[in-house]
Amino acid sequence: MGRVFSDADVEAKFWRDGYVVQPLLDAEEIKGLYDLHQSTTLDVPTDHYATPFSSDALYRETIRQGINAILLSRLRLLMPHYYPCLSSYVVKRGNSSQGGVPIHQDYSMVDFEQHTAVHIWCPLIDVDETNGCLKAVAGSHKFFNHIVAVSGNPAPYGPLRKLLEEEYAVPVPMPAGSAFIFDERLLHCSNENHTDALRIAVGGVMIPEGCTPLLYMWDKDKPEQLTVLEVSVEYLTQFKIGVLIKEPYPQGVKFLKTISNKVVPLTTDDFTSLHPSAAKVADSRDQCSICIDTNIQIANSQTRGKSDLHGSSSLSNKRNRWFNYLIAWLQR
Ligand SMILES: O=C(O)CCC(=O)C(=O)O
Repeated sequence: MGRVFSDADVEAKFWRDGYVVQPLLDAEEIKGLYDLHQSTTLDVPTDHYATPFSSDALYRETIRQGINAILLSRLRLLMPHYYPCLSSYVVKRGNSSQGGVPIHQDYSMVDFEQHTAVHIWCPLIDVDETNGCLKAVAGSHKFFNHIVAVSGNPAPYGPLRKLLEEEYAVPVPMPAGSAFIFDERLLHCSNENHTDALRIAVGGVMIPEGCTPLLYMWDKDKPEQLTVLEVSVEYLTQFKIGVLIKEPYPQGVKFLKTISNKVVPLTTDDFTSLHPSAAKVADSRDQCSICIDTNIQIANSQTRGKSDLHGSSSLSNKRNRWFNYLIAWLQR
């Protein structure tokens, strides 16, 4: 896996927690991005709205170019070998009631056995729990080999969403112009905006130079497989979230392969070491955490059998929990 950040401390924190918060923009750049949003986006049609929800490819392309013109030089300093493949606004209306974003991982845009896709969320106003700052489960990026398809596929933590949002996700307040930079596998969410002001953030996806973006497709009629498509950056201003891309593939889309997709539901036990109360032992967690057996791991280990693999995951998790409690107790 290649290095992401120019700064070694930032790199270490990113791998440990799955995210870092970095100062990114000055006041003039924040204003430039705010003005671009206001001049292009005449209407925010829903309480939570992101540029890729729009079916207007020209609007999406204008925003991509406008954001990159302001953001790119800043991002290059942080991540010299990465380039942006998607740039958008993510907006939450003031006094929202349908603006909460349930806990999720972002769409998978690389083969994460080979590369790391880095997502960026950069608010243009100060954010905290009153206006819908992000909430994140530190370390969760390492727990999931789950691939997220843009056509929508079941997640192994689906039934646990509420518990994870309420007990595991920790708010990350940030000043305007900071960037929350995260591994696309990180579990994150946000609550309603209880203030009057529109909460505008810039969102983006950076991938390594030389790497082509991927989109994964899941078809409910063939639930045990995922189709992997290579797509152009231009096509990412056209795809529709939640819609299956089928043959004949449009321009900018190339079929790569199909892979196995067997999702084994996770239990609350599986998450114990990610609970904020276990944060004290983050370092030991780094050494002994398991990767939960979804998608690729299952595909690679079918000879071992699904229930055996899951059983051993739960067992080692119980051992981890014991170990974590012991270390926490010793560190009191
Ligand atoms: O803007 C928000 O409140 C949430 C954004 C988010 O979760 C995302 O873009 O993946």
